[in-house]
Amino acid sequence: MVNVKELAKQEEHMTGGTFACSGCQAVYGLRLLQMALGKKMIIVNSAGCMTLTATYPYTCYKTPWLFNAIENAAPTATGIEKGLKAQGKDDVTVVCYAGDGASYEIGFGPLSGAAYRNDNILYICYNNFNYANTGHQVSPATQEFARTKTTPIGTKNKLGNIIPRKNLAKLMALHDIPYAATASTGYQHDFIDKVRKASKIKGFKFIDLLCACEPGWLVKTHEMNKVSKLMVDTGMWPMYEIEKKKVTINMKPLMTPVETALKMQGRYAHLTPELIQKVQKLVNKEWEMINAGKFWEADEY
Ligand SMILES: Cc1ncc(C[n+]2csc(CCOP(=O)(O)OP(=O)(O)O)c2C)c(N)n1
Ligand code: SF4
Ligand SMILES: [Mg+2]
Repeated sequence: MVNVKELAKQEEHMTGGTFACSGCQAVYGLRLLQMALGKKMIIVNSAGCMTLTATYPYTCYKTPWLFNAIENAAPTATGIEKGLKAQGKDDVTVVCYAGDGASYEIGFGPLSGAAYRNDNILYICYNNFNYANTGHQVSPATQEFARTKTTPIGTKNKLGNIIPRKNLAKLMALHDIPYAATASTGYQHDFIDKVRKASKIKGFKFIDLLCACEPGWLVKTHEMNKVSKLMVDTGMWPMYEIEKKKVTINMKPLMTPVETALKMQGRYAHLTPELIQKVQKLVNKEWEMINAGKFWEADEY
């Protein structure tokens, strides 16, 4: 596990001040990424909230940052990776940092293509479970019963989003890539360890990183990191690594009642005690399956 003292001594590669919301966990994820890899990386970003952290002439990064259209992060990174290879440079990690809307939906085809070719990229989906930058619309990463701008609570709809979320880490692992994992900004050391491990592997690597979003989740600024940790502790965000389809559950959740995490998020404020119990049952069932060695069959909340 990463050494805290060693991290504290490291030079920071991000400057203070961005246009993102205070407490934004996706920005925190970028800071952790810089702590993990230092200067030897090039970040490719797709259109979304993070684009606003480096909008000409402003930037908070000391490392190269390239922004491209929402669907193009993966192929752009492939081009950079091939260019570096042609120059004989093999000590730079090419990282995609793309949102859930970009990765789970709009850019899924090109992402799948890069994984199919096993291009030498570390692809991190910063997953805030919504299309945040355009006003918090539902995305295929949004969990069941969460309220979004396009699944609002009204006189007819009392449930919010009614479609269970897609599981991109599993889908990417099925491309037979060398490394796919889930992580959360609530468990910083775990994320740094996974980034460092992935960067040493040749081929396509994928990490789905849970990042709380203040206006999307309707969470208090000072609770953003706490809620990112609680999503793991409740079992709502399983933490695992899949190496060539071999699964390792790398963190057993405490199974804190889901209500603890749900109550902190305004996007779940409409949930009745019965619906909260329904979520608890879904999460319990998922973990029963995982603990019984049926990871691939388990339906995720
Ligand atoms: C092809 C295309 N469709 C829609 C948009 C509009 N758009 C810009 S940012 C954005 C939100 C992206 O959501 P996500 O990838 O989850 O990143 P987040 O905003 O949450 O950071 C959208 C839909 C676009 N730029 N290009
Ligand atoms: S809307 Fe969400 S993802 Fe976007 S900057 Fe704010 S907290 Fe971060
Ligand atoms: Mg998003």
